[in-house]
Amino acid sequence: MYKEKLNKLIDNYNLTINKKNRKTDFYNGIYDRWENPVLTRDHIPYFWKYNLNEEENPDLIETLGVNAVFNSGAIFLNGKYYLVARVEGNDRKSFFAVAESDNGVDGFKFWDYPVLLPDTEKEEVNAYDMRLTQHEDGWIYGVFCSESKDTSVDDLSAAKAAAGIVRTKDLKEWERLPNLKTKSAQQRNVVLHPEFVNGKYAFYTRPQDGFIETGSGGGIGFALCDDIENPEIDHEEIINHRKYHTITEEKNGAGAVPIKTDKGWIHIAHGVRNTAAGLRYVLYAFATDLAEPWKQIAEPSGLFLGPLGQERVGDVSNVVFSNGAIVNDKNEVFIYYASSDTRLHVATTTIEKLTYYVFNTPSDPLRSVDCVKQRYELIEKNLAYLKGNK
Ligand code: M1P
Repeated sequence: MYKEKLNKLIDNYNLTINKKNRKTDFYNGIYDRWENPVLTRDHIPYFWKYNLNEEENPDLIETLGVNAVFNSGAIFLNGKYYLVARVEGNDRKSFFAVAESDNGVDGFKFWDYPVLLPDTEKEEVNAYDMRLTQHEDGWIYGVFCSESKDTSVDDLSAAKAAAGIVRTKDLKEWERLPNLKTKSAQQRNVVLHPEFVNGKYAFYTRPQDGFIETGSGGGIGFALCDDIENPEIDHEEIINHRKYHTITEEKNGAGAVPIKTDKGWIHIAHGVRNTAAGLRYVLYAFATDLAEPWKQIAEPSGLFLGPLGQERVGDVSNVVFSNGAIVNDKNEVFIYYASSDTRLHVATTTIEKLTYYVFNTPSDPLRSVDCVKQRYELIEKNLAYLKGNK
């Protein structure tokens, strides 16, 4: 009986991690969507969840379950695709775990142990959403949300978010640096730029007044930092603003580490708007100048990728969120995005297609009537073109 159960667990696990993926029929020319999520809670090794000792656990009962695997940092190293995923235990605590694949679209397998971060921030209760930056200083940095209880108010669920920072050379040994100090009350979705800017480390920030609400400010900020070992920023300049009646009206935040192209840095961020059914999170893109990355040079209108089909449902429904993308040695782009805080997917494209989309999609004129005019222009041009080609 025990043997049968164990064999079934092992078979299911092997089926999950060996499942081949394929592109769906979805088409927009910008990217391909893939049928199966690349990571789910079923990808978690059985030996993380069960006491496998037959004498101690003869009925093979799960005692340390995992609820979800989602928002993941991503990096391409020595020809392999690595994800540092957010794993959420049944106990609601998130932690990080490295999964590796040979092709970036399937076969992701977690290493035997999750990441045990140095325990230097004693107030920290939860840690999640790591962005992995391969920095030109030679380190791989992981910047993540370090969450602690807000004891300044009489509210059991009040929390504080700050940017935690670790660094590594191999994703195995992690050195913890102090949390980033900023003038804003809280920070989440902080991303380290991969190059020095004016000789300094540069961060994309998301200043916020409260844990959930960004408050009056918000927007994606840009800030310089002199010393990464004592990270502190004085001034955050908002470089990508929230706007009324757009997909960023409620809040927005930096996502993957920006992708360097000949025309500029391409950012895949997330925008949030409110609806009668709650918050809706989508991905959007914008570009900043190569030499002066705080200057926005293109902002395609609307969403780049939104939740579709089964992606729309999960622990926090109607959400897509990305904190990792990979550009491989063939200039292919892998955008890892989670759906509804439950599982992780991939969308694939190329630098060429992404650049075309970002620099040829018109900006949002912000009023319906102007949006219709924008569409008229396209229709007129297309109809004339189609007539000429008959
Ligand atoms: O639940 C959706 C997302 O909410 C937060 O993102 P933001 O700070 O932009 O609201 C994060 O907790 C993120 O992990 C989560 O996916």
